[in-house]
Amino acid sequence: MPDLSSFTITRKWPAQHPDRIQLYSLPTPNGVKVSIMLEETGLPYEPHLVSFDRHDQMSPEFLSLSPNNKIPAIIDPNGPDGEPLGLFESGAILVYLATKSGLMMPTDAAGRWHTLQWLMFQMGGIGPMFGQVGFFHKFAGKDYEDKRPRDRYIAESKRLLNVVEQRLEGRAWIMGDDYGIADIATFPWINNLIGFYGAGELVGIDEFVNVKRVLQAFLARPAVVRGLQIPKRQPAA
Ligand SMILES: N[C@@H](CCC(=O)N[C@@H](CS)C(=O)NCC(=O)O)C(=O)O
Repeated sequence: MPDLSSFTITRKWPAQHPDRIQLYSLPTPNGVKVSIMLEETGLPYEPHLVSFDRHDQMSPEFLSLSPNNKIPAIIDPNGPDGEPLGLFESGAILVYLATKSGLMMPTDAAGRWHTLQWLMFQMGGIGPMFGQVGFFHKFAGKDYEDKRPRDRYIAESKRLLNVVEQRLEGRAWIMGDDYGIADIATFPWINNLIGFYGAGELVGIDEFVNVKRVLQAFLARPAVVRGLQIPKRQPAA
């Protein structure tokens, strides 16, 4: 059985199954990327809830694995050379799990580079910009009188949605026929923008027919349905 005791995080979140990938997360748009990926690939894993209500993400145990105080993070007990590997940053984790499983990423070199390109586009554009829409439209920033910051992030989000819309013209998924990590990174954020953030009308989501079509296909996948609820927000009693 692998020994994860050198990872301080396991003192706060003990591993019941140290032979499985340990996931430290919360079902937010960045968190569910990894739970969906794990559900899609079938890699065995053990989820642990990192509660923002309890400020778990600021605890020394969590920071020992994820120094940027953000979920998601993982430990793979069976990493490169059979040694345990800890990782934070959802994009890096998706690439790692795709490489480990040989799933959710094209096998040809050009396809792999293009997948990374769309993944970086999500990580650097969609995630940060949509997140700001959340702040200025749903959270503390909604009370600011000056609406220019909100409007700036709405405009930028519309622009980014249009990039995705054009990419999806004539394609089933971002990479064409094959679903993979570019979709797993992108669609939780689009779902969150129009669902939890309630910003669908603000960004004019109805204009983006390809985006809506592919979002529906994404949300219909059984692994996505499961992954969106993992880890459960309330720990089992
Ligand atoms: N670039 C990071 C962003 C992760 C991120 O922003 N996570 C948010 C939840 S969606 C978080 O942990 N926030 C906690 C905090 O800021 O204290 C990634 O993709 O993993």
